[in-house]
Amino acid sequence: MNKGDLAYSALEERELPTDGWPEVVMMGRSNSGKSSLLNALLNRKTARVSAHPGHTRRMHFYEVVRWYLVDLPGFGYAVGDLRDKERFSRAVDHYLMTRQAIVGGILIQDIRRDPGAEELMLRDWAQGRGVPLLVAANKVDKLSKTAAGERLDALGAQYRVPVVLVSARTKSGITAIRDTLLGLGLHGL
Ligand SMILES: Nc1nc2c(ncn2[C@@H]2O[C@H](COP(=O)(O)OP(=O)(O)OP(=O)(O)O)[C@@H](O)[C@H]2O)c(=O)[nH]1
Ligand SMILES: [Mg+2]
Repeated sequence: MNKGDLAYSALEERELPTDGWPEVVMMGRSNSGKSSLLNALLNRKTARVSAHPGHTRRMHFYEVVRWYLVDLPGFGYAVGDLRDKERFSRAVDHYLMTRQAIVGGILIQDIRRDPGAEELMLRDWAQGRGVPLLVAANKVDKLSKTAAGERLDALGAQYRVPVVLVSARTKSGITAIRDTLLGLGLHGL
């Protein structure tokens, strides 16, 4: 296995890795740029970036160095069969509530939007479980510097957890995420 390889694609509990390696979850609304940011962090086009959001139905575990970055299905956009949608959101909820290997979370948020109920629930989930959470306000390339600064203040006030401005496209701000992960003892990005 090489760094950035897809190691597991899981939905049910029995499909999850059993090696006990730490897991950092990439969460957020469909189209916020989870997969793009994961690729930027790994410096490799490994996760699928969708022109049509809402198609990721499984949890994808990408190997780093004895730990995983986990690309979760996005919420708010799922297309297709309602029963499928219920099945994967139930599986993801179960994973988030019970998984002991989760050591950190990155909540990806389009910088131009305010957090919705789902984002705030994920923030509360992280605080409830004691999982360190970083909000990545993505697509900063879409805004002027002044506007980006204003959004940083607004999002910081709404989330009340650390927020960093990033662009998966230009890779600005990616170092701040790497540094945060290094601070958790997660090397290799
Ligand atoms: N301008 C700009 N576009 C971005 C950036 N990051 C992602 N995008 C675009 O946003 C769209 C969605 O990106 P994805 O990475 O597929 O988003 P996702 O959150 O993984 O979406 P789902 O898998 O559906 O949950 C794509 O068209 C990307 O090219 C960014 O930093 N800047
Ligand atoms: Mg994706």
